[in-house]
Amino acid sequence: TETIHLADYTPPGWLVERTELTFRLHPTATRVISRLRFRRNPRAPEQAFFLHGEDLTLISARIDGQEITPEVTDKGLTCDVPAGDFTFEAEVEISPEDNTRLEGLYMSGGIYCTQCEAEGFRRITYYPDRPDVMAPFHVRVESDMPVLLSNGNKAGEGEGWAEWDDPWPKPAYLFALVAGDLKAHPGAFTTASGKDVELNIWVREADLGKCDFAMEALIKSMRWDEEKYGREYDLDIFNLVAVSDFNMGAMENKGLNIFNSKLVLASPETATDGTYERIEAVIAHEYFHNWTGNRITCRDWFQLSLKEGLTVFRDQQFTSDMRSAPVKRIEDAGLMRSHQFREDGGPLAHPVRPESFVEINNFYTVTVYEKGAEVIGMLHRLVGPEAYRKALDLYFERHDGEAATVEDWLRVFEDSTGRDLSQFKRWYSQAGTPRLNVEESFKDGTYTLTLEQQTPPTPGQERKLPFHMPVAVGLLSPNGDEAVPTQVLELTEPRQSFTFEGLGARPILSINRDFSAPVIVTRKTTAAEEAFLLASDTDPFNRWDAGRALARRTLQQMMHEGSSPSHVYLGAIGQVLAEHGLDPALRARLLGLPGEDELAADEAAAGRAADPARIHKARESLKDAVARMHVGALQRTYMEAQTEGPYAPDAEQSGKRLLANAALSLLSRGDGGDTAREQFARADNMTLSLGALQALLSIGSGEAELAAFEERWRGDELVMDMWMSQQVQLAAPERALEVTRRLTEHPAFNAKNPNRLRAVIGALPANAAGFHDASGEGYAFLADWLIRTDKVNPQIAARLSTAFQTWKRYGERRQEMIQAQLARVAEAEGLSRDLREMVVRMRA
Ligand code: HT7
Ligand code: ZN
Repeated sequence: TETIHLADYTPPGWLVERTELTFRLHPTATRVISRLRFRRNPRAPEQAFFLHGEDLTLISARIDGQEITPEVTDKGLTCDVPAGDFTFEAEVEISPEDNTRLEGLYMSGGIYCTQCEAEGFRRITYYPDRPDVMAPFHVRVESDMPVLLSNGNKAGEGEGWAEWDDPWPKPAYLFALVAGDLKAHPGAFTTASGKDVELNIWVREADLGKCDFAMEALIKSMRWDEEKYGREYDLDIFNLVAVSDFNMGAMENKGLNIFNSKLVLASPETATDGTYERIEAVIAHEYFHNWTGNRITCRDWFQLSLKEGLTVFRDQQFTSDMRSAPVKRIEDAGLMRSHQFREDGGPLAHPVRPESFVEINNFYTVTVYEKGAEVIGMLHRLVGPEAYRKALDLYFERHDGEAATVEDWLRVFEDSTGRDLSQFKRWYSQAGTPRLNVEESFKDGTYTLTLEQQTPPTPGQERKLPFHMPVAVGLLSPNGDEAVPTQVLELTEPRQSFTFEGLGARPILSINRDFSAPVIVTRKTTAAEEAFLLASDTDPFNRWDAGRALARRTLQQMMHEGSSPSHVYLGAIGQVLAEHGLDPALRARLLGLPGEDELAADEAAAGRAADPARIHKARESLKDAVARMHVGALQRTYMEAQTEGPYAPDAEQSGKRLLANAALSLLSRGDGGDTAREQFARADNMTLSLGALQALLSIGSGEAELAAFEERWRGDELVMDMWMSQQVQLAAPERALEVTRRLTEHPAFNAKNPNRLRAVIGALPANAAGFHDASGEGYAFLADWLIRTDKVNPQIAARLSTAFQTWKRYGERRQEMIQAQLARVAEAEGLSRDLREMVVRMRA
């Protein structure tokens, strides 16, 4: 297999001035007729003419009208071409129905649809399938399907055909086509400059009642991008389609976004508050790509974070503005810690801008997306909001219509602020999570804070240079007042001291407020100090963080010293429960414990082999202790968190339900599940139904409710996904594998559908103690499914394989068993490039 290197980038030899495509749709024999106007790229070195193409049957090809016989391989096509401009035409045949990889043109429940990012267009026709080749597209679709869609504005339609014209030059990965028996949920938007835009959300007729929220989210996103970034929509029409079979969440194709149905369809009865929030964020994300991704795209796939990190940062800002900023920050930082730190600390670690890849699909990662967004968040914090906006204005002005690089991006900040960002740029090239060691001293009213940064080695990067990072700190007086309000310190050296003078007493440090840098702070603190910060910090993120630290401390003592749960922790939780004035969503977050996987990471960091069963037990008994000690307060909290009036998925109501469900889950440990059963019976929305079901499942109960739920929802695949994944995740460890196996035989399961695979197979590793059962059967089960899934959908198989990335955290026996399974996968016949690359990287 071939490794692609960033250092080998060469500009394309030919550019495309215009792309014309005709599709004659047929489930097994679609004809794609292309007419491409080529122009030699004056800025490219001499090279052979090459068009990408995979799994295509070439019917005929012509250059300037003359039939030719190109040389065709399994990767593409070459032929002799004229010295000047020329027109290349080809006709190919493809079979959408047999396309189970869901890349290129495929069928989902009778609907034709496409997914071209990253390299799917080459499965549709021969083309320079690279993001730095941008062209206006004109598309004709011929089919007897009632709805025929493609990118851009509608150019005409008739019986059995439609034509679409996209005037904005775009790379092939943003091409899209949809054809099917769809119905529109219509909407309208008028841009700030007065242009009317037709909006449509296309779904199956039965789902028409579940589109209101997505439409509202779209309209809010369009308005927000105008207000916050000065970016207007640029076509007459914006179409969004929901499909049931989709490898990821959604796709930002120009003027024709395609979504996984689970990120569009919502009704109070079928979607949880969490789903509503996610729908709002993803609709916004894809819409924001219209400027950050589409109008300005990436020169090559190494620059992926240029569009993804920036667009995630933008959707995070949007959600903060629409809902609660501190809660959103806790969610995002929580994701960084649980998922990105895991990736950054294991065999799959890579920089935000990777330097090589075998299969680009394997680099749509939490590092490229979420860490990429954190890097932009740091820039934002370093330069401030006004300078950030000025830099973005310059970015859009300078690079509109271009395929840009990370260098271009940083240069607009340098040019508009006069700052030198050469050290900052290391965030794009060095992988790994920096450790920030903290030393403190206090003398004669002067407090000295010494920070030392150190980043551990990652694959291919033994030694790291220091990063330039903003560290937001505040100092608290022992009485809880803020002695020094938040200041952003700029750390650039390996070791650097900062002093604060004129303090009356030794202050208590609140560091890395708001998660200002994506680092691990290593610092000797006491339980008393953590409890103080949990109770008194003015920074909500650090209150949450202190609560986590306190929970970890007691869990470690329970696991290794046989201690009973600490009174300091239990007392602090009591205080949180009694803080009636605090935002319920924040209170719910403060009550949560670190996950089992995060605790396993802590064990490994402390030089111990993680023991999943022991971690699970400690976590369960801590929950029991909280429930026992605070039964009265939990009951009061539960009552207080009840909502009134009709269901609304807004921040206020959903915060209350989050708190109610958190309290319920603890209360169930003391009342045998009575309150949960009662909630399940009266619930008129999925958040409360599922919350009750979760509470019951986690105490080993809920059989009757599971059956009732199945009876009611067996016809709704998205609801059944929740039903399945909750059973797997919350099964007692010794039952997890059996439950998972049984669900793979359930009529609602379908081994070709990514959502089903994620809901069942993908849920098992989330049951850490079950997956890591000492027998090793969980590992063998996953390996079997990887081999099987790889034949159907390599992208999904590769993604599911990441469950093995943490193998080094465990004891020798488990390590050997995981490695044995990875070896077995590696030897499987006909392994895809996707899964092979992952397995190679994860093997010892
Ligand atoms: N830009 C989109 C990425 C995406 C994707 C990538 C590979 C394979 C399938 C895919 N579907 C969507 C989504 C986004 O980040 O907005
Ligand atoms: Zn994106």
